Amino acid sequence: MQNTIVALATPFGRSGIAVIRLSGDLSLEIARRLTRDEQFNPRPRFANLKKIYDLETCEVLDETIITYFQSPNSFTGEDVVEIACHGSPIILRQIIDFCLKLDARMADAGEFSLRALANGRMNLSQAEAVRDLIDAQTVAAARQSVRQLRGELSNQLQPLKDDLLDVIVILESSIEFVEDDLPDFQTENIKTKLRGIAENVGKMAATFQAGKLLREGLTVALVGRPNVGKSSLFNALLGHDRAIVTEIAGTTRDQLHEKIVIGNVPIALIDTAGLRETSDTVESIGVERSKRIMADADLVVALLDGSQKLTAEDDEILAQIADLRHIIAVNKIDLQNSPMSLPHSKSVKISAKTGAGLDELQKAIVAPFTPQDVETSGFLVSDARHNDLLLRAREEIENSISLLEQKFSEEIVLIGLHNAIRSLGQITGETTTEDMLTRIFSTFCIGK
Ligand SMILES: Nc1nc2c(ncn2[C@@H]2O[C@H](COP(=O)(O)OP(=O)(O)OP(=O)(O)O)[C@@H](O)[C@H]2O)c(=O)[nH]1
Ligand SMILES: [Mg+2]
Repeated sequence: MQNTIVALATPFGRSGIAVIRLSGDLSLEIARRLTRDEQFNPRPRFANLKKIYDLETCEVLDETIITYFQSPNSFTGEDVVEIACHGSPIILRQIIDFCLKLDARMADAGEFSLRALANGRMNLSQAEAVRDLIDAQTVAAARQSVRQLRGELSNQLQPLKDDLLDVIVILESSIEFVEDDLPDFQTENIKTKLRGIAENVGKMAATFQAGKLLREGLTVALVGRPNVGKSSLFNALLGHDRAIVTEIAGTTRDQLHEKIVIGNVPIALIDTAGLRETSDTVESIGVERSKRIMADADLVVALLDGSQKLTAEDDEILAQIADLRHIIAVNKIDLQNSPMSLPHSKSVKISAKTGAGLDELQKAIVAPFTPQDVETSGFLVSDARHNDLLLRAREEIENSISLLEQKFSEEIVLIGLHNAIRSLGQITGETTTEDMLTRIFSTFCIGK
């Protein structure tokens, strides 16, 4: 018998309602003990208003709504009880403690989903979709997770796996039953089929760049010498006054991080301390940090002050970012006396003050990361694990094609095809090892 597990399914903290979830054979018995109602025989999937009592003092702890999901018709496939109580951290802790006393144990990270997987309620890629849906930072990313949850990834993979299996069966049976080599026309057929599969697997993997972008987004650092308007731009992109802006050079000392969304892409935007030689201890630490952030960012937006001539400091910054992925933004174009001749053709002219050019800048920020050839309204592979396995499968298939061309025996060709189908199977979890599952589910949070 599996242990009965318990966890808070909603975030810890004060809230109107919080849900504690139990899963396992003891769930209903624990609910009976908590409610001091041995006759409690709830109709599955119906709400029951029940008082929960302190196990020791018999005082009423809370008035709750209890819902029972009878195995196998539950999220995990086991008996599940959900207790919706008031979101008081004190009460929540007490109820969970009582569940533990009644022989439930705390759920591990992702354990509810793992049980759902073990009981065939969903496949691995669907369980991962639950995690990604909860973690989604944008509407577009959430939509993609829901598509995966509804089985789109598995549905796209199934015909490819079926085709691959067909080829494997032909080759296997030719080893068993055909005395001589396969006739040429059949080898040609097999090659064509394999090429088609490899191409489709490759097409799925090609959506990963866009999928990863939607899911993980980009880190974008605003850099430049003091007073060019980094914090002003930071605030303008954010839409509110987050950073302090003054006419004093060296205003920003520490980095500020905020999240924004540009064209469905979640962006971690960082305002940095202006880069310059300085004897001020605090400022110089800030400058050092700015340099580190620049190196780590996916994209650096280097700001210049368009109302002034380029300075030696600007030149130095431009040299520093030359090898990094960057955009140059010339700020303060609202000022009449704009003497700056643009240093580079690929700069964007903006005014953080009036908002001029900000649309263009936003487009320029995401453009280098958005692949042109991917139809983003389709299903996107967004998990590095899936992408890895797709690429591995394609490579194995391509290898097998080349072995076929070199007229290697069926046994040799088959090795790669078996590897390929195993890789595709690992995406949905059909061919997954125990420690792989442990690794994947450790990325879930408790209560999922
Ligand atoms: N006219 C005009 N003034 C601007 C513009 N952007 C920023 N400023 C002004 O430039 C000055 C410096 O702006 P900040 O945003 O603090 O500059 P910063 O790059 O963050 O400066 P440090 O934090 O010191 O590195 C302030 O007085 C802003 O009002 C702009 O587009 N047009
Ligand atoms: Mg600043």
